[in-house]
Amino acid sequence: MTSPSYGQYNLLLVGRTGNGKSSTGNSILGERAFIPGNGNSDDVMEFNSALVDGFHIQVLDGTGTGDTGSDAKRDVQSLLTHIRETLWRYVLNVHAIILVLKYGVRFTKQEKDAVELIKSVFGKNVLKKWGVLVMTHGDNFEMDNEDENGTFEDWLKEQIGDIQTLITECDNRCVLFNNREKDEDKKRVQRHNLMEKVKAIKDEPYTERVFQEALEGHTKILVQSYIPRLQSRVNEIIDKINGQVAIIQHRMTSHPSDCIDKLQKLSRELESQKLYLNQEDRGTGLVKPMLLQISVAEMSLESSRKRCQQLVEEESHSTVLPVPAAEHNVTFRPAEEFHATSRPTRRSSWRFSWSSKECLATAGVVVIVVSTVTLVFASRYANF
Ligand SMILES: Nc1nc2c(ncn2[C@@H]2O[C@H](COP(=O)(O)OP(=O)(O)OP(=O)(O)O)[C@@H](O)[C@H]2O)c(=O)[nH]1
Ligand SMILES: [Mg+2]
Repeated sequence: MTSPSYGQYNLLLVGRTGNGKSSTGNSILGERAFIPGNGNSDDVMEFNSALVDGFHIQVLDGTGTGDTGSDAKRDVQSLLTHIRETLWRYVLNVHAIILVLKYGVRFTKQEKDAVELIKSVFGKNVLKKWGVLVMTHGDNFEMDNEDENGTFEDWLKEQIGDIQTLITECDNRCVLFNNREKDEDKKRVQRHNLMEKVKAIKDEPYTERVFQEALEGHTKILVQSYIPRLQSRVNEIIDKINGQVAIIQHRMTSHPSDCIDKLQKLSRELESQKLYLNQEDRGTGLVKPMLLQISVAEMSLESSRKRCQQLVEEESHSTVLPVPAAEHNVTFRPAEEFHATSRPTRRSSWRFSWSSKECLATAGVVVIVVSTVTLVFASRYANF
């Protein structure tokens, strides 16, 4: 007799490394599909499916989140890459996100950080809408409550603080799992309890679209986390450039051509910084103030370059010194009219020229002198 089919369920297991994700995956599928204690946290997301109690169940054994908060950024990066590359390539939708916690272990800051990380990767409402808590090490619970006959539901009600907030966030979808259970009936009961909670989820399955929406918000968080590093790098570069511009301005009048080369080199450095910042921005617009700082530095470089250019031009014009113009009746022809290449001497550069009035006056004087001399000689000869 074949089991009746109650539909297909894709379940994604998430949680801190070592909390029992792989073991829970095996308990759900009723077979040893994943290898527990294998620590697949680095870069493997495994998929296994089985027909269990009438359900087609596919379990995705997700990557574990790191142990320390300081690893959070690296974890986010690798998780995002991994999910994008594997999960959505094979799975179109996820019906429940199973957050695996360990019973009997205090809900520490690291545990809380891991939950926050999961929410920042999958979206802040992910547990509220699709989350189911699985508390592993149910065998420890049984031992703790052997005498008192307390139920897991009672235990849940007694919880306070962060763990209670988490249970409420998951809309009380929380089950206990003993992954070391040998009794088949008990195994079936815990699977049944889990599937009841999964079926209680009202929202449409979690898809890549929801993941992408979460990603947009998350990119901003990621970029924000390294903005201080980028800012100090930009400040360092701008300080260095300002220092070099001050030196260049000092040498500008004596070596303007050299200074142009140096300023152009600094401009290229700023240009490559702009490219780098735009790349790091990832479309968030968070690096804009730094780009503005660079633009101001670029403007200052450009104005220094223009000043140098001006000095170079002035220098090329002043290689031949002009000689002052002559006064009165002596006119001066510029030296370059005589010698385009060689420096003219003062002698060769001077020429005399008389005006017509001056010529007439001189001619008049000559006529008068000649007439006077003629008259003197004539009167002498007459007397003789
Ligand atoms: N006693 C007991 N041990 C358990 C239970 N669940 C898991 N374990 C043990 O806890 C250890 C870690 O379990 P895993 O299933 O490998 O944990 P994981 O979350 O997959 O770990 P990573 O893949 O490294 O992230 C293994 O030694 C399991 O045998 C449980 O319910 N009871
Ligand atoms: Mg594992």
